[in-house]
Amino acid sequence: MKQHVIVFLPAHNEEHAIGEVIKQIPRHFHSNVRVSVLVIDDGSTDRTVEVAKHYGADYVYSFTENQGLGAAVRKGLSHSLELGADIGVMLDADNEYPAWQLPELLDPLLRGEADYVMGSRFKGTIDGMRLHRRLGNYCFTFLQSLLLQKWIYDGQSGMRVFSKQAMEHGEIIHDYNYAQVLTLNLVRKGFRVKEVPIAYQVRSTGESYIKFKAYVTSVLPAIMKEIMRPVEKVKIDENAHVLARNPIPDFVAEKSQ
Ligand SMILES: Nc1nc2c(ncn2[C@@H]2O[C@H](COP(=O)(O)OP(=O)(O)OP(=O)(O)O)[C@@H](O)[C@H]2O)c(=O)[nH]1
Ligand SMILES: [Mg+2]
Repeated sequence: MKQHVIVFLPAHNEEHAIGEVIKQIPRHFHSNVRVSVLVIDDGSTDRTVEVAKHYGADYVYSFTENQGLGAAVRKGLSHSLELGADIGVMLDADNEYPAWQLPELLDPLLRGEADYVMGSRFKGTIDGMRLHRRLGNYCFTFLQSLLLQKWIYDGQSGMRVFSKQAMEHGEIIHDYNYAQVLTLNLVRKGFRVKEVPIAYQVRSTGESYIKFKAYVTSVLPAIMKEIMRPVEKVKIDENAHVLARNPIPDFVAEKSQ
């Protein structure tokens, strides 16, 4: 069965980075996988949309006003479904994440081994992350591990893959961010999570979205709210995206395009 993968990029004023990201997204690495690119423009005031289209974005959804990363990812999930995605991929538009590793991240879904895959920087390689950011990542990831009673390495990754059911059922309860609350929501609903090592390189253009104070004052209460509220387990179709259980001969990562 052919799988339509939609890679969506939440983007706010990323005119200097988004072109390179789109260029590096592998499109043709398996005959039964079709890849499209969707940009969720979070009220950008620069040339983000123009550049994205120039570099081959298939779809663009624009918020007229800036809404926040949580809202942008929520829209990415729902709009990918509306566009007919079987599998959704969230990828930051700031060119910090290795778009070329997309096949490796899809692999667990295509083998029926996971429903939600996170690219893990701490299992892979990290270039240029400052110490305070690193410590912040450790703390928030440790908190998630405690709450989930499941060991994870990188709870704040900007590169993730979702099964169709994960896209349908994943809830993001605040507009500011999605990273922790979405994982807590999906895992509590019974979705199988897997981390795949990725190579990460800190951004060289644009501005970081994460501000320490805003992060602590909005993310921590949202984590508590998410973990306290009841969620229903989902009956998961574990083979929804299976291409093959055995190694796939033509499933070769395009390391560069
Ligand atoms: N700055 C900003 N970025 C947003 C917003 N909405 C969506 N984004 C996108 O969210 C993604 C992640 O933003 P980053 O600034 O890289 O945040 P981060 O990766 O958590 O922080 P860094 O580790 O410093 O990069 C990027 O693709 C942004 O373009 C917003 O309102 N402001
Ligand atoms: Mg980033």
